[in-house]
Amino acid sequence: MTDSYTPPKIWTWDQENGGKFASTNRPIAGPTHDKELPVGKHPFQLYSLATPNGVKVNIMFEELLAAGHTGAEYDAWLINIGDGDQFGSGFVDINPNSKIPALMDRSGPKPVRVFESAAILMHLAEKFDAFLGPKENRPEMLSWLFWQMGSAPYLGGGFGHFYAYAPEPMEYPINRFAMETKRQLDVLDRQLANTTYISGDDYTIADMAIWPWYGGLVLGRLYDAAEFLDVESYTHVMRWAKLIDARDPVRRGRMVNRAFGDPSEQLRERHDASDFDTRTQDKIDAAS
Ligand SMILES: N[C@@H](CCC(=O)N[C@@H](CS)C(=O)NCC(=O)O)C(=O)O
Repeated sequence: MTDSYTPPKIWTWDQENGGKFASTNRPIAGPTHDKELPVGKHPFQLYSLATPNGVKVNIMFEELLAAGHTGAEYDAWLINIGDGDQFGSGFVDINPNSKIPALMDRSGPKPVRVFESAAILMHLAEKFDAFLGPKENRPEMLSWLFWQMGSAPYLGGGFGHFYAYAPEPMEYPINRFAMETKRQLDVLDRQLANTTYISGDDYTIADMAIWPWYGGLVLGRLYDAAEFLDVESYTHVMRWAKLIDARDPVRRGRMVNRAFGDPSEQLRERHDASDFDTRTQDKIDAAS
């Protein structure tokens, strides 16, 4: 390495430090502007974007509805993190951490907020008693669910950031996080050599949490890094990724709150099951 850096005594915020999300990253919490959140007619109001963390919850809602839980109807509102919507006062009220996904559950006598994707998945799974797997396997399922919460930041905030978003490629952090990402893929691969789904024979919220990140990565949808990480060598992860990718609720979940990519796969807001047929962005663009 040629450039060396001596940290100052006290860190200060250099607003011009570059990188893809430099305009929204900041070292302070709290709202930057007043903005109420819209509220639709359904019991659940989801405020999100179709990043891997957002897709987890979209998949859960679509799976619940496909399994016949009609009480899981939801309105999904777009929070564009590139535009700073996560710092609006209404959003910060329901997630003080200013990150998607965030949920208002209005199905009970008093609306309750839920933030953090695993908390939302658990809340919905317990509410509908669905996708938890058998009771005796609950510790295993929870272990994988929380494995995801601790591991994915190394993939996203570590590897993805330095490989795809940093202002320039830097060998040390790319090496460090590529190594850790490959180690994590190997963890999953060894587990999936023995199980159909991540925690056993049942498809659960642990699969819904892990798939958008690690499934997306091996299917070549994240950071353009499939070749670099030699994802094809994780054959069991690949088998599992394709198995889940083939589910209809997963296909729909990937479309919800999507504001990038092919317009026919973008359903920027979802308020009704029919929206998948009538309100994708290609159709909205053609009509206007
Ligand atoms: N641990 C959180 C992570 C959520 C998260 O990092 N969301 C990102 C998008 S994938 C976000 O909203 N970023 C906006 C920001 O950091 O300002 C969860 O699982 O819900």
